[in-house]
Amino acid sequence: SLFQMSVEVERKFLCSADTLKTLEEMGVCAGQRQFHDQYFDTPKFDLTLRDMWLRKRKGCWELKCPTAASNGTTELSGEQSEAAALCTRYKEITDLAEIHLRVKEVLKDSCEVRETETSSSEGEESWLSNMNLVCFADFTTVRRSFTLEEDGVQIDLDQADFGYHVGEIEVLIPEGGDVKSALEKIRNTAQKLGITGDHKVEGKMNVYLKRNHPQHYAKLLSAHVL
Ligand code: V4E
Repeated sequence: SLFQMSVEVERKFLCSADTLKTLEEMGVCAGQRQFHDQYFDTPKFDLTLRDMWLRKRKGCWELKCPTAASNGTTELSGEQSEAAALCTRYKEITDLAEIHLRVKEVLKDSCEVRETETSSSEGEESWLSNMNLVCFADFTTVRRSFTLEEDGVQIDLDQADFGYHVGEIEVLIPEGGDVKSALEKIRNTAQKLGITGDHKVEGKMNVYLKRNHPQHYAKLLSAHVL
């Protein structure tokens, strides 16, 4: 279709003082910004239990959806599989009409969606209530971004207002784009920054849910979403 869709390949890391020093030496700080995120789901968590994350940030909507597990990652070498295991890959949908379609498609099975006139002029608030969507998480992040000479690699250092710090190395590719080379860039960058560890690092949402919605968090763990 005509809407833009990209895939975000991302590795989270815990940023030590050494990593920060290396980053400041080799990267260009592209500035610092602050944003407030609000995440939405049904009271039964129909979206997040399917690993779908509906968010409003700075007035813009975004839906992150899983990519097919094998997309672009068949026939990986040993090293590449190890790199892939440390990364997440999500489709990012920013077109609001497409977001509405995807959400409706998922929620129609839960029988709770009210019959709606989507062309109603009541706007976004009515869409949310028709879809039975409520805000389950909101927090503010201060983000420092760095760009490296490595093509298309961005590094973000996030500080969430509930007291969690996390770094992210990310590469955006078009849907169906070269996942292997994205993983390779992330691996090279991690190596240059001296990032070690062979486990996935928790994101902001993990920590937020653990603290604020422990039962939901437990459900997502058993559904292997987190
Ligand atoms: C995909 C996802 C969530 C939505 C938030 O995504 P994330 O990239 O972690 O947040 P953020 O603020 O960095 O967004 P950006 O600015 O890059 O668009 S919340 C949980 N998940 C799933 C998930 C997972 N299963 N494992 C890890 C390590 N991260 C996220």
